[in-house]
Amino acid sequence: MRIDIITVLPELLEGFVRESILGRAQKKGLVEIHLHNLRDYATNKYRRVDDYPFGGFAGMVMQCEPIDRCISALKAERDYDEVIFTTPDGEQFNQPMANTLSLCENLIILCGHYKGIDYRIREHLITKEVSIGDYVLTGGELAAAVMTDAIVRIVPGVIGDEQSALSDSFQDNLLAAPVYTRPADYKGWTVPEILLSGHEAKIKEWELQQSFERTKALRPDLLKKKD
Ligand code: 6GU
Repeated sequence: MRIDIITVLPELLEGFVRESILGRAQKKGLVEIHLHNLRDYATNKYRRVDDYPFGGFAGMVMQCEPIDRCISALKAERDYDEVIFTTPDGEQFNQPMANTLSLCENLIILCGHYKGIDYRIREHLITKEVSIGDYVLTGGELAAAVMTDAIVRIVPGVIGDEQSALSDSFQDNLLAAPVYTRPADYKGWTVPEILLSGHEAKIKEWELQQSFERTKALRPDLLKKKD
């Protein structure tokens, strides 16, 4: 899978995409993440990519031309499954959306900034508008990072233990059960007895019961979504 991220702040995402699980996934050849500086596609000598809005509103608006040039250059090289725009008024990002997007071959994520982008880009080039929650960020970069992380980690082979991505919180609308490691007794804080029993079936049952109880207590809304 390949993800192309278009941004005015590539430095902000540089470390993120090269490190940790994303970095390893790329070294293993499972994913490619490319950052594109939108200013490289400006045609003026000041590398400006925004301008004042028509109508005399406050703030600045990202112009059509650099975005169109960048997306066109990418599309000339390969077909894209989606051209995503990160924006607070987009569809809410969630685990099912991450699952669907992780099956894509090529994705473009355009990071929103300033007051917004010229609406014609959204009408003509964007295929999916996504928000990561009901709050406003200064730019779409953190949203793009959140989405990229959630999408890439479930690409087969990215997480060593194939099981662990499937038993995550939200993967089946249940919160994950608590986990523990050695020592079994730390300062008198003990691990549930059942986990030390070696009884696999009973441990599975305990885990599921814990998941249900935690979901009922903390996120009852998720149980309504569950079939
Ligand atoms: Cl995708 N962008 C911005 N700027 N703010 C947000 C967001 C996106 N999702 C939630 N808040």
